[in-house]
Amino acid sequence: MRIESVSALEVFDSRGCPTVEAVVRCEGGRPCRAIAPSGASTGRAEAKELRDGGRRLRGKGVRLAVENVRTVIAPALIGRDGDHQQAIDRLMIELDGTPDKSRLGANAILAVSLATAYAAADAADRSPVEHFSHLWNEHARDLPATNELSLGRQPLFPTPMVNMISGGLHAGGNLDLQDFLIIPCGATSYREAFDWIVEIYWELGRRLNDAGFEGTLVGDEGGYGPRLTSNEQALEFVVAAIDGAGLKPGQDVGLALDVASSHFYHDGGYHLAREGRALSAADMVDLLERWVDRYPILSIEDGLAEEDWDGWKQLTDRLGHRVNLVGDDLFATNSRRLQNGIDRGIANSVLIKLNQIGTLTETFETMRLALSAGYRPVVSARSGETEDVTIADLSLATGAGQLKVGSVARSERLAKYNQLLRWEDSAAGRWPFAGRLPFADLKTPPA
Ligand code: 2PG
Ligand code: MG
Repeated sequence: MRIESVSALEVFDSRGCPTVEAVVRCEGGRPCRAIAPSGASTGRAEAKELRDGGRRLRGKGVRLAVENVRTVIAPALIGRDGDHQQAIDRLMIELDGTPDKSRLGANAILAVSLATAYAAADAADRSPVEHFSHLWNEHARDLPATNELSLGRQPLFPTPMVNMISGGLHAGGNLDLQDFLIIPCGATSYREAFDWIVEIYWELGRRLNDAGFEGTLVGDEGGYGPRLTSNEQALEFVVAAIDGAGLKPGQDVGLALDVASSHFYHDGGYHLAREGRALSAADMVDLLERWVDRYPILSIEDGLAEEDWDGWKQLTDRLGHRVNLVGDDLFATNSRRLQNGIDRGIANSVLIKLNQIGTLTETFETMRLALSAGYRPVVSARSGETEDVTIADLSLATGAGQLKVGSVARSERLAKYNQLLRWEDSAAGRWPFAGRLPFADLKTPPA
């Protein structure tokens, strides 16, 4: 499966921001494309996107990254075996030579890494799910099986974690917390889960409108962006919408939060601007515990800031047996940071964003480490996305169990959800739906 051509071009993401599309073709196959996504609430430990600087497009152009694909990466990759994903990724890491991929750009490297996987799949006449499973198995072969449906052992339709209300950097600071999400854990299939989500989303929009809030204006990920009076009010609205849609909060549908607290943490305090108060780490843990007592919350992401490891330890000791505690900015999909968390007993889940680390191989390594330590992976989109559907294919193929893409509005989000609907349609019962599995160990499962 010799790589015959590697190229790239500048395209645009869901915020109109330039990004890198790579095009790779293997012998006997068609040209295959992949596009790098881009975050707004980025963690400090993430691999770095290369942007041009200067005046054009406020410095955000990616012509240098595209040039790096054409002049540095392409000559090194052409002639190599596209099925040897690990070797291809290692070669790009070496060519870059920096710890954060800042020389060639994580946007350039990731786009090529993913396009190579699609090109190899095409040349081998494998579906993307078959090919990602084949690559994942090289990493996950010896994962311990805890039960028949254990995560990471076989393809699973992921339980979606879906944004209903957006705040923080994704919606102009209307609320301090970034995402108020729902998890349709009680559904019996991915399609049923999706029907429920849409019913709840529409119900929520109507209720926000009726209450005089903006029930049609949406944030970067398609969740509503109402200017509510407090953060907790968002939780109340979402629970009422689940109920109003005829579903049982907690039993059919749980809640999740992405607090994204690194972005309101400064000078040792958590500054809730919407509520005009600043909290210590201990106060934040108390607040989150109160919400877990009061609302059917299954998962909390970045409840504390990326460098507040001591606060994270308190949070994990207090809530780690009751909810999934997901490290996003904290771990940045980086196996060294995740290992540190595992060693210190911090968090029990990890957000998986391919562009935080920059290659498919390193992403798989982090997922493998997570699963072998009993941490649950949540495959995630970025707030800046495109029509690229890699995370849908990858979350299914690896059996990660959870997928976080944003809401059910904006087609860069629906592209991923629809891809899974297509797989479900064609798979005809071949792969199970994860449902409650990623939450099975929690001490207070939904009533
Ligand atoms: C997050 C992501 C996606 P961003 O914080 O989890 O919601 O946001 O891509 O802006 O980092
Ligand atoms: Mg996050």
